Amino acid sequence: MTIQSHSGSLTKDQVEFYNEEGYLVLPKLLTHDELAPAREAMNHKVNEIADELFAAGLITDKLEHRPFKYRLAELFQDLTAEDFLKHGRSWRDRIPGYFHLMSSPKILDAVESLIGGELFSNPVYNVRPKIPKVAAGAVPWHQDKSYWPDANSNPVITVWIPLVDANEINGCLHIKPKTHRKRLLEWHSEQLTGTGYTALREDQLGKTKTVVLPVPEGSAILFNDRALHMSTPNLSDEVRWSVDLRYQPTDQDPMPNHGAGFLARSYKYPEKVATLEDWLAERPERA
Ligand SMILES: O=C(O)CCC(=O)C(=O)O
Repeated sequence: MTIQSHSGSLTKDQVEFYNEEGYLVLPKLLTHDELAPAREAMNHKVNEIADELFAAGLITDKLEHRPFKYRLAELFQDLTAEDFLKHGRSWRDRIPGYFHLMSSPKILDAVESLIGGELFSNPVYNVRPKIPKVAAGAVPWHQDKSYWPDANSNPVITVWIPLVDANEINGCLHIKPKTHRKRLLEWHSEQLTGTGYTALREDQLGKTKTVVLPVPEGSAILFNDRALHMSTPNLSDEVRWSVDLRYQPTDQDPMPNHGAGFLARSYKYPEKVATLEDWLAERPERA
């Protein structure tokens, strides 16, 4: 589905690229400082995990002074993948810093260029603490729509943002351009890592060349929920921190079975745009 829009922050060329290729990279869209609230939310969770590991006798040092980029990896360096996966391969906590990020005007301005200014933040957002040596950090080839096959929501746009530089060593995103026009392919549930990721077989990937997308911290990679994409394992000694956020027009299925999304921007009903308090209370609109 191609929607033409002349509002928002993207240039005509960027909108055309997105519509043609099914993805768009916005290098360094957000600054290190603008990512601070999200980083703080992640640190909050890492503190909780360190407390639990310490209380369980699994670690003797909570590594409070280690940098954000390394601490979670080092907390688990002598533990097993199972120990890590008890805390989830990705996180969806309601911590204020995430709402701050999902409401970022820079993100909303970019998405507005693609689907207009009535924007709903889809309930499916993930914080990905991809640590080394945990196979489940690598995500097999898939289409995001395989996670909501019955939802009558189109388009859903993923905005993927790393909180560290993402590269081929720590497992950046890979995408197959122009695959966004494909129908939803039959997927299977990945068994190797026990995570239940939806996955496609090699023979379903077609001949389209893969584009590898290393990007610096704060960049945004926007793609459509039918675009084929994956990410490789983390072979570094750092955490490949990222978030994937999702947006759709307000007249689409809000997918309540995935949780409560929220009205992120509206020119028609600005008074209904959700506040932090609404989001924390799982209200999609302002009370
Ligand atoms: O962050 C990753 O490694 C994979 C992200 C992904 O597959 C997605 O956002 O749909």
